[in-house]
Amino acid sequence: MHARRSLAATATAALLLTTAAAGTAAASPAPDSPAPASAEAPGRYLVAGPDTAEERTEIAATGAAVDEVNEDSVVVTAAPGQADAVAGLGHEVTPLPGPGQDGPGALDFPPSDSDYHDYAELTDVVDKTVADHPDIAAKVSVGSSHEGRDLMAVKITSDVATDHDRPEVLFTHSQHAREHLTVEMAVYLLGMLTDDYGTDPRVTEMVDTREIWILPNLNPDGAEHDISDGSYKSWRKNRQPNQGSWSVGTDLNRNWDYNWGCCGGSSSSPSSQTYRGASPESAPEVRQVADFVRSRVVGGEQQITAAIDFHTYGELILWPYGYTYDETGPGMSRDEYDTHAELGRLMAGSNGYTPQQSSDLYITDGTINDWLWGEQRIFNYTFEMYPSSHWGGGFYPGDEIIPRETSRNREAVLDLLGYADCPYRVIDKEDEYC
Ligand code: NO5
Ligand code: CA
Ligand code: ZN
Repeated sequence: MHARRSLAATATAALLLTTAAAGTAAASPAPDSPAPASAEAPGRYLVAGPDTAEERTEIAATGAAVDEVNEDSVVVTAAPGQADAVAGLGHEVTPLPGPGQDGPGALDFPPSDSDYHDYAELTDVVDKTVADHPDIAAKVSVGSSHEGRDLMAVKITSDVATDHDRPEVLFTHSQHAREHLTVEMAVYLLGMLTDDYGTDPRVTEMVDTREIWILPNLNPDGAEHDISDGSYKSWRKNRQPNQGSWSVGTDLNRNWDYNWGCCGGSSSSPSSQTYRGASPESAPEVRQVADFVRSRVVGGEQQITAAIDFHTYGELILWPYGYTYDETGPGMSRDEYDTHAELGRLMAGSNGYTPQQSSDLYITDGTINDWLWGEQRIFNYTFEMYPSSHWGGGFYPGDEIIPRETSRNREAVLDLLGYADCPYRVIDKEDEYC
């Protein structure tokens, strides 16, 4: 059916919500109000019609998250009211089947997806990696999540105990809770950069000449919540409560302190999938990772020169800016844009992703991508991993694809590391800039 949701269904949901809210004490008045009732749980919808970035930006402005972009349709995660609003824009909105279930009571990935690492298993991988390779890998903490989980980082370089004068490269993973494949990408990189050191010449050279930072999970609370009861929840945000609202969570990738909330690429409403938070860096995860990145400014110079932030899904390589459709402007010269684009295309040549400016999808603001460039001048990319569309499993592809879809990015990562000493080399302007 091509259901615009009926008014009756919406009214029922609202009634349930009022009841739940009334039953839970006189605390926090809730202007946007959704209490944690399952009737308001977000669903996934196919939206037929939109075929421009402007139309997609309009859809995102309803508070729905645009999860997939096709030629003349998108897939969104939306609360019922947001799905109504999208339909109100004149598009055809069809519910998609939800992610798989494994019955109640589970506290881990379902058995059929057991190769995915939950937070405890990820911690074991990190601890074992540094224990097995103490000369080249060290575990560092950059802080802790809202619920108190350690925000782990692994530094990889030869003679790891010393702060060398080597180009530093940053890999961040799992800002969005349900994008679990990105944690597997971190696990792959940890293995590649340690196990292949001394045997693979490219890996060996990069570990000897770069200082590599891997932050395998920026949103551990959200990721654990997403798998907490045996049926995937399609959770995106962190798990920080919001004052005056029943809605939980901030979209970490709208909370960074560059042009925060500037341009209609995020929402001020806590019930939105793309809620930007009360202020820039209001999410503890964002503030502490940003502090870590700022701590890499040594003698006035940012040591990190290149970065990838891993997401799913879409098979895309995105570069800044996301806040504007323009390629160049204040803070982005033609050469800077061309360097991003050329290196992006080069990496796409090995993994087969589609390379493009982030705003070709839809406008975003307050992203790590824009902040790393706009504030820190770090050449950087958002990778949207497998699959290319919801037919491939959306946010929840089966665990059998993990080896293929993580190793798929091996060359791209090695290329980024290779150019980290002078990204401008990719446009033959090494002499001018480096
Ligand atoms: C990202 C990118 C467009 C930066 C985002 O689907 S995603 O949420 N992973 N896409 O909107 O933050
Ligand atoms: Ca250094
Ligand atoms: Zn994401």
